[in-house]
Amino acid sequence: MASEKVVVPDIGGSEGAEVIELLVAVGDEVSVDQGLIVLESDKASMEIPSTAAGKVTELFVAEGDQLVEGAPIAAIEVAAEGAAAPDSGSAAQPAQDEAQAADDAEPAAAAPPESPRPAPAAAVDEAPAPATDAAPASPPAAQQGAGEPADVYAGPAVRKLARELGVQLEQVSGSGPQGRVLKEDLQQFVRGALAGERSVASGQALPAVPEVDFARFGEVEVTQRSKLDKLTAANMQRSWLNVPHVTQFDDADITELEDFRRGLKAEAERRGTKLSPLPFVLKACAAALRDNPKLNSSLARGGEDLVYKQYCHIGMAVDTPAGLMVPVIRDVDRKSVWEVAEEVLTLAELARERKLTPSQMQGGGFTVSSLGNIGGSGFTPIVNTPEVGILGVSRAQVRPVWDGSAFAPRTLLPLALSYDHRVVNGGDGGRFLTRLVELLGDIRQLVM
Ligand code: CAO
Repeated sequence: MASEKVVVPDIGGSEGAEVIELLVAVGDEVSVDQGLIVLESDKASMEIPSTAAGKVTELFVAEGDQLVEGAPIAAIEVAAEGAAAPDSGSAAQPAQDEAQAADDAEPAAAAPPESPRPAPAAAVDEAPAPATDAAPASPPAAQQGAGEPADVYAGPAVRKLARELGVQLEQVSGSGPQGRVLKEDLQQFVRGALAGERSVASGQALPAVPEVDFARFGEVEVTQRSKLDKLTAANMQRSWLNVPHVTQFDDADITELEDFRRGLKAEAERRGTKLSPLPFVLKACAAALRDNPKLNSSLARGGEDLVYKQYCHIGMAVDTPAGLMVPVIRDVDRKSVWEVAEEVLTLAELARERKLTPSQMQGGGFTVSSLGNIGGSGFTPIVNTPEVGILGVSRAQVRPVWDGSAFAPRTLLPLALSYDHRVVNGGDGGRFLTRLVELLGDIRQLVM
């Protein structure tokens, strides 16, 4: 049996191109013109077809390799005499396979199913990208089928799969290099569509943000994001896209609260705990939620129902080296300030050690995100859906406040309440925040 080496044909440029996808593995049977690898240059992505039919016995390339014309790609053990000839009409693979292979990379649906594809040198880069020098960082267009968008960046195999699934590629966000749409992106999109997250045929895709090659402007370091970071990002984006956010601001005068808290320092030490302003904020939220139950509700049945929670479980954002975590303190309304303080410490420590159990992060009806220890005078938190409200707490500061006859130094705690405007109206949000400010300004009311 003869062995034939497939090499990179003329790909129209001397700079070479990067291998971005291997379409076959050693041991695979391939037919003439079947794609072996996908190359990507500055101008286009292109599938390099096999010039022989048979078994792949060796692959000389790996993803990321830079190839130029003449570089070896694979060794093919030619299956049968005559099988390698594209025009012999007796290729080892069934005609239908060939038709599919042709369909993979044929830019126009002109070729009849029986027609073998043109010779490799002509088959590559049949649809050169309309990339211009003015926008070198924009993703280049790949080969495309008739009626397919030219500005979507995807390889022939992905385009074919998209056609089969009836997915309009411009609706899919690409996670590959330079925003290239990968097979996994397509699969994820379809999964999302099946879960009712978006309609495949709705045509309401978000325009993808083009990838920029930052290394062109200076030295960069690329790191792999943690799973937690990516999960948080997905949750944030889901909330941001689904929830019409409104944020209201106010300052709570916590001068007396701070005096009281400082007076409890010795008692806190005796109990072996710490008492920051946060447990008071959590207790005040519980009372304000009781008075404004809409802030402790969630939409259900696609917005048909509103679920009012009869319990008061509050999530607390914790900044950890691994990323953001939100453990939930249960029944805040039924616990003392000391008990809440103890849980803040325990859950924050568990979060930082990545020892939280899933149940410790579930069931929240409202969230508090406190950046008080970090700093800043205000921020707009993103609602932790399906909750409808979140309170952002910033650093307390002593400021002059006019008391009617003079300026007095008061400790003010900046608060920002973000809410889902599908559920919470400005009036509801305003009443909740005003009540919270009242409670924190006079914590004696917390025992009422
Ligand atoms: N204003 C001024 N000082 C504050 C304050 C505020 N709003 N909040 C806390 N402090 C002080 C505390 O009193 C403490 O000082 P003392 O020891 O002198 O009393 C100090 O800051 C440190 O507090 P802490 O962080 O240890 O405790 P905490 O109860 O305030 O917060 C926790 C606990 C887990 C919420 C916090 O450590 C944390 O991780 N915060 C970040 C949350 C976050 O990332 N949110 C953003 C989410 S969106 O990306």
